[in-house]
Amino acid sequence: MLIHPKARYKPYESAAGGWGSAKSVMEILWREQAFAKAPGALFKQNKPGGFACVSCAWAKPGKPHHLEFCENGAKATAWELTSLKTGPEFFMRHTVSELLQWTDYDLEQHGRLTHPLRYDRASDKYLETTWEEAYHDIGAQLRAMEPESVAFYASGRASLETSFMYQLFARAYGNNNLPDSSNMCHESTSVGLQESIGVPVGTVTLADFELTDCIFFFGQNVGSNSPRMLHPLQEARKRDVPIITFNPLRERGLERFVNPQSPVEMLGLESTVISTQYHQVAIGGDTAAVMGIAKALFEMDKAALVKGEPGVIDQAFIAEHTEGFTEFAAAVRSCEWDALELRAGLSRSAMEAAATVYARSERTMFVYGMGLTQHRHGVENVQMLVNLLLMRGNIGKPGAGICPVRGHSNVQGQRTVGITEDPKKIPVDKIEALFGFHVPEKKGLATVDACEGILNGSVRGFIGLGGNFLRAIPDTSRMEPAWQNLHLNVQIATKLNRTHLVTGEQSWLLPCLGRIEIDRQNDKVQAYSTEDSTGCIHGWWGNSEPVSEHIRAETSIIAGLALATLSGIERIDWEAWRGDYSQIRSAIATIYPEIFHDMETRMWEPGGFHRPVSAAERTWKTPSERAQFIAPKTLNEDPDVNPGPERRDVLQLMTLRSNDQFNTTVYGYEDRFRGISGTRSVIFMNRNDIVRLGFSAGDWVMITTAIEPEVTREVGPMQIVAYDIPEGCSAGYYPECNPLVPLWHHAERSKVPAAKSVPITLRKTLPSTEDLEHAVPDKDQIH
Ligand SMILES: Nc1nc2c(c(=O)[nH]1)N[C@H]1C(S)=C(S)[C@@H](COP(=O)(O)OP(=O)(O)OC[C@H]3O[C@@H](n4cnc5c(=O)[nH]c(N)nc54)[C@H](O)[C@@H]3O)O[C@H]1N2
Ligand SMILES: Nc1nc2c(c(=O)[nH]1)N[C@H]1C(S)=C(S)[C@@H](COP(=O)(O)OP(=O)(O)OC[C@H]3O[C@@H](n4cnc5c(=O)[nH]c(N)nc54)[C@H](O)[C@@H]3O)O[C@H]1N2
Ligand SMILES: [Mo]
Repeated sequence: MLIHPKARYKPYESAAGGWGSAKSVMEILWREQAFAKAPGALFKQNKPGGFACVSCAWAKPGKPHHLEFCENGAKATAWELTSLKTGPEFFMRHTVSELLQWTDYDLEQHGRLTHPLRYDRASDKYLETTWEEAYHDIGAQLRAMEPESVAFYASGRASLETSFMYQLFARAYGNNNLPDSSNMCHESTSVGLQESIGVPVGTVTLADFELTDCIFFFGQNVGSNSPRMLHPLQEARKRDVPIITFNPLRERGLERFVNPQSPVEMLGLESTVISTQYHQVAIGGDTAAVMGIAKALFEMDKAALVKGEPGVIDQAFIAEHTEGFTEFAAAVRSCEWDALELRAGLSRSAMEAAATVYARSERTMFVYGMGLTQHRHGVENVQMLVNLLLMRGNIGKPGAGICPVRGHSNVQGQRTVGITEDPKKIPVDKIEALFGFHVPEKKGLATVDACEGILNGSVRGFIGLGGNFLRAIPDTSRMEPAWQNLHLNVQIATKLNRTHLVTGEQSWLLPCLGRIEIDRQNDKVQAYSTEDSTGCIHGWWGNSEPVSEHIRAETSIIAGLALATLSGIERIDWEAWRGDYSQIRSAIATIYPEIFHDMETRMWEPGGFHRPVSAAERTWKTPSERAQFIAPKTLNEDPDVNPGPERRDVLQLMTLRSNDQFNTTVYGYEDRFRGISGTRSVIFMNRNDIVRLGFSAGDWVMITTAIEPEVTREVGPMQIVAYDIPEGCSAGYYPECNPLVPLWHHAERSKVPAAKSVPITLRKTLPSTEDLEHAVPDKDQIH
């Protein structure tokens, strides 16, 4: 058995948080050489007068803790405030072809971009340019191009002000091509909740966590991806609130937590048990599991009524507020326990145990993440959760509701201010009245559509407002060659990534201020705003000096590009906006008065202000003005990934995040909670599958997608790690595994790539020395 000496797998025994977390923060501050600026900045993170964390979208409390940040937020801060720089000299030393051989980690680790750059094909290098030249030349290219052939991508980090300007720029230019990271993330939520309860967002706020008496968790890894939520969860557990988790993996943050900010817990080795029930549902088994809980509820209800006791189904709420219950009840009745058990990978008793606790509670909330949305039936998954909540009237009352945990820190807000490919979702009349231009009627391109357009040549230009599109999308090995046919590739970014390096005919790299940096315009520090996962809008500003005097604010870059591209649209005063962001906010408030009236003052209220969420008030903005029970058409969440009982060699692969990354940004090679150290080239498998398929833990394998054999989709070599995961399921890291996800393998109704259920087969391999170096980087070099 060949195991590389530097890769280690050792089960992690400690709770989430704790000393491991503190140590990990210190390591990244050291590595980023960020001790000068970051510790001071951390005190201001998520505080009144401070900046909003650049990491996740979890809510910020009105009365923050002394240090209102988590391990991963601290890493994100250090990553942005690094004193390392990739300036023009760096690009003089390295050709683009050379940089293309680097890992994601190495590309970003070299530090912040400091100067505007233009790709020079003759020397195969990015060369320094001026902002004037960049705006002028990009504007000229855009003017010459067919507007419908250009896509305007937004990663979910840009502020409300920036996002509002950006969507106006695209629409004034002549399209609705506004793909965004949400298209790969919670679009299943936006589609599913809109149809079920008439709003595209969750109904739960932080205050509900204080009132709830039962929490369910589905497919969300709180310990790594929204660690600040561990505090309200810990508080809830102190009140003995049961937490019931459905996740194929036993995630440490969902098991136990030590608050790193509590000296008692840090010294006393006390930890809080988070989940009181942990159900290792099969990948794609949630619809069946929730159906099983619903079935158990119906049975309990019947039994109670027979005994003359009150039923457990809230008939009064259902009668007054909902529609479709009879059909839903019939669908539940038609499901047999055998089929539910098989699909969910859980026993009937497990589903009954969850139902029993649910039936006892008065105020339940359901929290969920990518484990639900990134499936072929991701939308139906979300709607199935709503069905179960509606059965007991758990939407629209304090302490209860639905809580999607969004990803990027302003991904929900971007939608609110118009980043969407669908012009029906924006107030076109108001925009046209205020700005005096015609908003194109044609629906634009979302992420999967934009990828298809790049593949078939209809998309020729791509502007990226942050993100790492070419790494985050599915089918990356097919997409990279097609991307090179782009005529224009413009990327507004803080750090170098692979999307910048796969160049088109014309490629530009425009460096921008990070969120933590002070943005001065007209000698005044400018404030920004964002909306978190609970629909709460906050004001904030940066408080560290910018890394370079040559970088510009995103708002300023968009204004520069718009001024150089558009003509005849006098009523958008880009110049005034880039100099005073309160004017942008005033325009936002004019377009969306119900949400943003008096924004300029309200955004500074402690804890921010909440946008109205009608479903939370039991006003249902659906066509029938009732909440909808929507029965799933099938229990099989991922129809194409079940190749049939004869294909026993096919496993389902979920692609997920380690504790040491933020999406495609890899901070390091330590997935502490999962016990992985020194590598990301692993595949987690059940022990029985390893033996059954003729492998041993530690073997190196190539992974191949098991559908559409005419297209080769392969990654590897990856090393097998025996792990506590249900039989037939496996897990690997995103973005390394993205070449395995076919572009068409997406949620049917939201087009979110089904990154959590890819059918795969494995083949043993012997890695070359070069493979090994890539898979298990030399830590001495990287630290
Ligand atoms: N530190 C850090 N924080 C982040 C991010 C990050 O990369 N790093 N990314 C941000 C972004 S953009 C997002 S969208 C969120 C993502 O945060 P999450 O929603 O937590 O996303 P993932 O880590 O992809 O996977 C979520 C969980 O789904 C489980 N899972 C997989 N398949 C299934 C299934 O079929 N059913 C169930 N029930 N569970 C399943 C996995 O075991 C995993 O625990 O986090 C945000 N916050
Ligand atoms: N297989 C698989 N694929 C997935 C997922 C999965 O779970 N599995 N998850 C999906 C999800 S949920 C998401 S949200 C997407 C994420 O997709 P993206 O949002 O496109 O990717 P990120 O990795 O977050 O982008 C990182 C880059 O953003 C830039 N950046 C960072 N901060 C700033 C800033 O302040 N301004 C600007 N302009 N640029 C900045 C940096 O250059 C950095 O390299 O990936 C999706 N892809
Ligand atoms: Mo996301």
